[in-house]
Amino acid sequence: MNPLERHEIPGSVTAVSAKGGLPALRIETPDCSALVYQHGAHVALWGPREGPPVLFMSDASDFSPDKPIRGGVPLIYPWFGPREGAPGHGTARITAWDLTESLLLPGGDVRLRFTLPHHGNDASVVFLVTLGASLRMEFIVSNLGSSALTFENCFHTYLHVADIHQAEVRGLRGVSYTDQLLGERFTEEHDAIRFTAETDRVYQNTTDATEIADPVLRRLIRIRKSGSLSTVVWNPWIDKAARMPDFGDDEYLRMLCVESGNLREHAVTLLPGQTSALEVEIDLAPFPL
Ligand code: TA6
Repeated sequence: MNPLERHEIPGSVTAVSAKGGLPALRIETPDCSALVYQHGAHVALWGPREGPPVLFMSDASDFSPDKPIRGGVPLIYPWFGPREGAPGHGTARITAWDLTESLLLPGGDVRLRFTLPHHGNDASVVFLVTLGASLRMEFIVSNLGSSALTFENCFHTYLHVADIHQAEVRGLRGVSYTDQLLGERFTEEHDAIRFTAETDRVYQNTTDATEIADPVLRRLIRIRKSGSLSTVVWNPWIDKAARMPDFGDDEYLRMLCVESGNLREHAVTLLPGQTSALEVEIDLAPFPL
């Protein structure tokens, strides 16, 4: 029995047994096709019904209950990065979330609501995803306890590009960032970030929208965010790609991550009764001539 079956909407939302036999929902709307796993409440595929996907998914990704999915939008909570004796990037992305609602909205978009099962602290964690011509995601945390709650959160979004050598990430000029490889802080000097080596940067104190220019596919992937002060830009490049068992050696050529969240000095602290919302909206625009 697929636990998601009761949320099916004929013609729009279908419960499927996806890769690894994991329960998922296949979504078809007038403007998009998508696939969302219960595991990690993970948006694994989203994009126009025709043409190349917008989200990247590794052909070598694991699809098992104890491993993160390598691609799409991993939900990072309650910490970002490695932690001694604990799963990297937190536990949310390797947890089966509860699907509590599926809605067909006027105009044909589909909205799904997931809640994170009790995970050891007094917080309510809700993930809302609206799928249509844009991908709209909301990560809502409420402190239900009697003491302050501090956490990091991030949409670790993998995006598909035709050729990393020609792709650009725009919108971060003037923003301070930590180069994770060098451990040093810099200020972004360029309108357009281009990739020529492993790139792993945490841009801080930025609410800026970004866009990924893909001259080969002649499209812009636009990312707008709210409730987020951190943007991470990552491409593993050759050596790190070769070290990742769930990532093809040459897949770095066809992806990059632009991640939106609140990390490090921008970790979120909620007093009892407070709520935070991290929101991202991704859509496509034509490549300007
Ligand atoms: O997105 C930046 C980053 O922290 C990189 O350092 C790299 O480790 C990436 O996340 C992927 O992490 P993962 O745990 O999914 O392999």
